[in-house]
Amino acid sequence: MGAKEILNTAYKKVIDNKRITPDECLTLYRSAALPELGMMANTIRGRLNGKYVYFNRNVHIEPTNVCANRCLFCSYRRDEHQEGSWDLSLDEIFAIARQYVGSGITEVHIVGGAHPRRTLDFYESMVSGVRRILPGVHIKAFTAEELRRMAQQSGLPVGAALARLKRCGLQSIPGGGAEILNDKIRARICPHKVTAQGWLDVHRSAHEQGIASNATMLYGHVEAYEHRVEHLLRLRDLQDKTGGFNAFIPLKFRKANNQLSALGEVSAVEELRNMAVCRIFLDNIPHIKAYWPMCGKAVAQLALSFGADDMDGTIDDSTKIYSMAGADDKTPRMTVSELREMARQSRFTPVERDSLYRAVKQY
Ligand code: V47
Repeated sequence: MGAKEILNTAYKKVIDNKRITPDECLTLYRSAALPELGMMANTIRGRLNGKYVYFNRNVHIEPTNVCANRCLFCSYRRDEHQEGSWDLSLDEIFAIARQYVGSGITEVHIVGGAHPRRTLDFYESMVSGVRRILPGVHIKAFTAEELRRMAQQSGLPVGAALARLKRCGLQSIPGGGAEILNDKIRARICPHKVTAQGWLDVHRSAHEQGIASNATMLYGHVEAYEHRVEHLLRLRDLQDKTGGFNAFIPLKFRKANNQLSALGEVSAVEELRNMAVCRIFLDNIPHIKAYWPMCGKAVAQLALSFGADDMDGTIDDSTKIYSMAGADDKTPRMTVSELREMARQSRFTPVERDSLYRAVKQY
């Protein structure tokens, strides 16, 4: 079959609410134009999420950028005591949390470097302390890589570490560290990080314990379209088994201040094409996030018409992972009225959600 017939088949499947194959996904990546992809992605987006655009009121806490790994795309990591490093104590973390008492936030997102020395008890104290300070606020914390390392440093299986963190108040885990779920690509961009299967195993274990999670894909660097398809397929397969992923977050590689800078960045058109293909292929992950601190507010708003239904949140603090990698916004922060206005301008209905996508307020 030629590309045109494959595209027609894929289009018909989308209309008939059927799943597309990995080969069809590859043809979409290679040959489909942006408007065609937009129409298909919008059909699925409408079926899953109607006219709604979700956001939440959240805050990011980044305890440290000290990291044992040396991922080539990372602009953020430092060695311990190196200039530009930070490594917050529990008291400093709790002081940040205290600033948000009574602020109306519903989620705290805690993520940082995979620290070379810290053991699980430090993270248990962190989660318990934040839970005490912000009792009604959802705690989403630690990527699969951070979890793997803290468990390893405490001589525990990751599943046991997750169970202990859950007892302290951990409710979900973010989607970071997935990069591209192919070990040959990982050897080139993040050689020390958890393997592709290891990442999936951490998320499977979380789902089995009733801890929901997200999944990311870092794209636009050394990978080929085939690798993106493999990544999406591995996520779709796991989701078929567990149903534990809430949202998928494509992250375009940003080039500033890292060892892959020479690769440059993909265009906004490619960002929107990718967003749409992901929405079309991942028919079993309910939400797709346009993560505005990374892609910028303009692309995030456009992405709402290419399959995305979620704009993450107000963020409201110092997430540095993206600004250090060259994202436009140096201090990412949006007000609720800005988020609402972005949805309305695109003719969608904004909904403030909690971390599990239950409506808190519809506007
Ligand atoms: O895993 C690092 C990415 C991720 C660069 O679950 C980069 O709600 C682009 O996972 N260019 C961490 N991307 C962030 C993350 C996340 C973000 C927002 C929401 C959620 C969620 C999770 O940031 C890393 C890596 O893939 N990243 N450096 C870079 N130069």
